[in-house]
Amino acid sequence: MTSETTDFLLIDEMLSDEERMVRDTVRGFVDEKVIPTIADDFEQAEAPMHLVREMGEMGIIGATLPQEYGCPGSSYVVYGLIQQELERGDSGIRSFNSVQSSLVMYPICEYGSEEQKRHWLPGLARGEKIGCFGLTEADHGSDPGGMKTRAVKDGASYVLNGSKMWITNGNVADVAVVWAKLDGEVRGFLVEKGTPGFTANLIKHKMSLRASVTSELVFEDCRIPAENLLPKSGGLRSPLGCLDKARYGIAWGATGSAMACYEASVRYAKERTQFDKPIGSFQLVQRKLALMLTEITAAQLLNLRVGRLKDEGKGRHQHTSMAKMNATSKALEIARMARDLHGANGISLEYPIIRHMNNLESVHTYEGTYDIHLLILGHEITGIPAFR
Ligand code: TGC
Ligand code: FAD
Repeated sequence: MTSETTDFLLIDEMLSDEERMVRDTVRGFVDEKVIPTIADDFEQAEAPMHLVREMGEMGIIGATLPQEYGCPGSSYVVYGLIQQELERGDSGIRSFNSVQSSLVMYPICEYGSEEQKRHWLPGLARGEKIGCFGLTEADHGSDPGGMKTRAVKDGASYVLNGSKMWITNGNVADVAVVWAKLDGEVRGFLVEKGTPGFTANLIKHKMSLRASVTSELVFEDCRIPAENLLPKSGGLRSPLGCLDKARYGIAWGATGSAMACYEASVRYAKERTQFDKPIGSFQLVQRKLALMLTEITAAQLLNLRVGRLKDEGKGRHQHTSMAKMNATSKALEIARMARDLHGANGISLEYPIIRHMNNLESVHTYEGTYDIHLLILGHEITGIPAFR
């Protein structure tokens, strides 16, 4: 048997017809619209924003959110499969989708007023509007509770001061979900593009996620209407609740990235000859491929189980941490093995490997670093928080 595909344990049989159909549709979209041009986008540091409307038309934005607000109302497993297939193309396109879906639409849906939901969700789902999520600050990444950004109530307005760093979609966003302290409590605010006192500065010189927009957001006496507060937000648990959804999608996404590296490696191992033989005939090369397929299969099963638990209402954020930590670290190891297996070609954008490998360095860090997720699990196991 040869296994160029990544469904070694027939996981397809564990999916419903609808789940397979969405997965195959997104796979076709990525093969046709993302993969042919993504290396150039990465090289030019251009995010393929023209694909956003198409994602909206396909009904793959805000996948788990309710149909009454123009969203697809799909399951968490469907959402995971969408992220897996998008990141098989590139982490940047998955980043766009997971920020828009889980970090912008979810908080509006979960913590927003009825008016905010009706105003924003349908346009965000169609890809006509774009959002970003500002939690991290230059001096507060793993420890967002230490944030310095402040909101002060002033008559019928809130006035925001502070800044956010490393914000995906920042420069292209119509609306920013911004987390700031109001009377000492973390609350969510909607800040619209063009509001006086709000600027977004593009972060350049990235060697990772080059096909994604990353920005600094600055708020200088930025006055927003009082009705732009997310009324049901309150405490750090509000942004962390959004992160749970996005981290879950990232676990699937990183697995998609690993699948792309593995598939390219199997092809390369069969085609590339050295010492008059395909390199795939050497035991050390076979070892790499066997390790890759084993870790991909384990991640697929873990992701699927966490998704099913979420769909049954039994998912816990500690489950998500395990899946995110496992998938991102294994995907990075797989990408590095694939890079090695491709020899010098492994550093060229002619092959997808170095792009995935560099992207995965960010994916390993954002939405909670590998070590932060280890500590979340350590807390779960011992009952003792070791963050500080
Ligand atoms: P701690 O005291 O542990 O928790 C504060 C409150 O939050 C609750 N909680 C959660 N609730 C829902 N979901 C979760 N995942 C939760 N984790 C914790 C917790 O129960 C508590 O509730 P309550 O009611 O008792 O107040 O908070 P801490 O300050 O000790 O920090 C804990 C820590 C380190 C785990 C947390 O702050 C953390 O997760 N840090 C990592 C930060 C992070 O992930 N940032 C991501 C920024 S967004 C991003 O990266 C987007 S990239 C997107 C892309 O392009 O794809
Ligand atoms: P730090 O927190 O300074 O961590 C540095 C090192 O210290 C890490 O190895 C970490 O594990 C370790 N460390 C920290 N605390 C502890 C501890 N208690 N115990 C042990 N080790 C510890 N943020 C947003 O809000 N919105 C976005 O859209 C967004 N998009 C991003 C896009 C990209 C491309 C990148 C790279 C980042 C993005 N981020 C975003 C920020 C991201 O969430 C943070 O980078 C991440 O949370 C880590 O924070 P930090 O970079 O400040 O690292």
